[in-house]
This record gives sequence, C-alpha cells and structure tokens, in this order.
Amino acid sequence: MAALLISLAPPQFGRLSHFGRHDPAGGPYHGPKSVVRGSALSLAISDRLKSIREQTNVALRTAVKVVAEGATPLLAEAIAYSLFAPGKRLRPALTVMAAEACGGAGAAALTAGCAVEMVHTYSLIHDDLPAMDDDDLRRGLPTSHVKFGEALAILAGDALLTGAFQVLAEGYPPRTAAVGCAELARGAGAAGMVDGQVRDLAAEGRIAGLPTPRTLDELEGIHLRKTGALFRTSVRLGTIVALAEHDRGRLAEVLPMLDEYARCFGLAFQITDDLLDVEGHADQTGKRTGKDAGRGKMTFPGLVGVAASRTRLTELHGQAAAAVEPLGAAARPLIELAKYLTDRDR
Ligand code: GRG
Repeated sequence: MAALLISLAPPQFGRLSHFGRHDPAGGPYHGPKSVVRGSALSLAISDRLKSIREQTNVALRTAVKVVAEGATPLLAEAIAYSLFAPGKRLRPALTVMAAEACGGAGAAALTAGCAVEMVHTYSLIHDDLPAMDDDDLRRGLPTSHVKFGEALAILAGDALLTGAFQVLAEGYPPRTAAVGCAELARGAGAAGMVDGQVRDLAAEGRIAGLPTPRTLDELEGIHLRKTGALFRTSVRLGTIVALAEHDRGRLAEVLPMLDEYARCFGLAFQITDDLLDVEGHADQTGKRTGKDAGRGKMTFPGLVGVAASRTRLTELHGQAAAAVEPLGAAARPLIELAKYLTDRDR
C-alpha cells in the first residue's frame, strides 16, 4: 500500500507560465455584467451539471445522516445549513466526470464527490470567518458565523472536514478508501489548500512574517493551492474510484493527464472568479463582489488587465482539453465543463 501511495503522489506545484504581457487597458473595469452565453454545447453540459447536482444533494443527505448521527441538533443544523445552501457542486461533477473519462461508473464516484464537497464547504465556512476573509454572505445566505456564531461555525466546519474522511473510508473497498483518504488529506492539507490559504492571507498582510507575493507566478502559486488543489483532488478521486482496485497500471497512466487538466481548470476557474468580482453582482454570484479591489488584493485582472485575463482563459481551456484528449470521447464532458465554467456568471 505504501508503494502505491508514493507512486501516485502528485508532483509538487511548480512554477507556472506567464500571461506574457500586461494589458495596457488594465485597472478597474466597469463593463457589462458577464452572462452565461447560451449554446447547444453549454446547454447540454448545464443539464448534465444539474443532474449531477441533484444526485449529489441526495447522496449528501445520506452522508450527513451518517456523519451527524447523534450530534446535537443545533450542530446538525449548522452543518446542513452550509452544505445544502445552493452550491454549484462542481467538485462532485469533476469526480463523476473523471471516473467516466477513465471508463468507470459515474454513480460509483458520487460518494467520493460528496467527500470533496464536504471539505469544500468546510473551507468556505472557515474562509468566511472574521479571522480570515470576514464575509457575511455565502451561497446567497448569511454566512455560518453570522447565523450561528463563530464557535459553532468553526465546529460545523470541523465536523464537515472530519466527516468527509469517514464518508470515504466507509464508502469504498479498503484500497480505494485508503488511497482516497490519503489523496483527500494531501489536497486539503498543509501542502495543498491550507497552504494556499496561508499564502493568500499573507498576501493580504493578515499573516505576519511571510513575504508579500508580487508576481504572476506567485499569484498562480497561491491559486493552484488554495482552489486548485481541491479540484485536482476531485479528478484524482474519480480516477482512483474507477481504477485503484483493478487496474493500477492504467491509474498511473491517466493521473498525469487529469492532473494537467485540473491545473488548467483551476487557474481558469480562479481567473473567472476574479473577473466576476470585478464585473459581477452579489445578487448573481451569491457573495460580495468588488471586494478584491477594495482590499488592494492581487488578482489576475488587477495584475494583467481584463483583456489579457480573457486571453489566458482561452489558452487554459485549450490546454485543459489537450491534456485529456487521449482519453477520447469519454473525456468530452470534462472539456465542455471547463469551457462552460469560464462563461459562468456565479
Ligand atoms: C479555510 C483552509 C481554508 C481554506 C479556504 C477555497 C478557500 C480556501 C476559500 C474560498 C475563497 C474563495 C471565495 C475563493 C474563490 C474561488 C472559490 C473557491 C469559490 C467558491 O467555489 P465555488 O464557486 O462555490 O465552486 P460553490 O458555492 O458553488 O460551491
């Protein structure tokens, strides 16, 4: 088992490519709201996303019942409040689609998708706390600490994080469960999402004693960890569910393709998020917008401008598609999802 865990470990987050040029028209942008542009392709993928979202919600109800069995009702309420607030369920969608791209059954990957969604929801609760991003609106609702107070919000997040590992451990055969738990810990932990959060808070001067990042490479390094690590975990869990029990050779072959897809997907997602902060509205996004500029936060459009950010999005989508192209038609939904999300409006 140890050998398998080591051989499947993802490469370290490396230094990344540049936009290459600065948009001379950069700076504050006051253009029109972004909208999801309708097309046959985007409609098809949006239907697929909706279907996975609904299945995820059903599976999450079961998962939470198990995890919160016997919990104080108020704690169970706080957990459900954040988990069932209207999220896009992108991470479970990635897990399901990655499993299918490797010839596995999407339905079997849904439990792993729920585990990632629980970790994601914990991260949002904690990120919104006064000690971190200090937000009062999330998924269109008052944030957990606003509704339940800081102590219960922290603990609801803790319960979601630990519960995610229970869901994985109890949901799969031993090898898949062990490899999956290690994968989730790696993506969520000190070398993944938590490290990204530390770097991001340091960049805002909220953690003392760390250098302030200034370059595009450093910005991408933050986002590859803060949001990208969990996207990578999502696709890796899908492939692990599909292949870890019976075809480890194939698993080792496809993981680098999915890693590269997730790297591009994560950066494209973050650039879109930054653009929405500039161009979007809270009633559309379900969270406060315009915060980044107000705090002097380093963002993609702030650093290279809106036009270059959009060029970079197109480039990343091409790279994401190329990465999984060898998987053939089964990877088509992953490619469509990446495109759809760069056109999103929330
Ligand atoms: C607290 C350890 C710790 C980490 C927090 C992910 C994260 C790290 C913070 C979220 C902050 C944030 C708003 C980042 C921008 C990109 C992002 C992850 C947005 C939220 O993800 P979506 O759009 O949200 O998938 P929904 O609500 O649809 O699930």
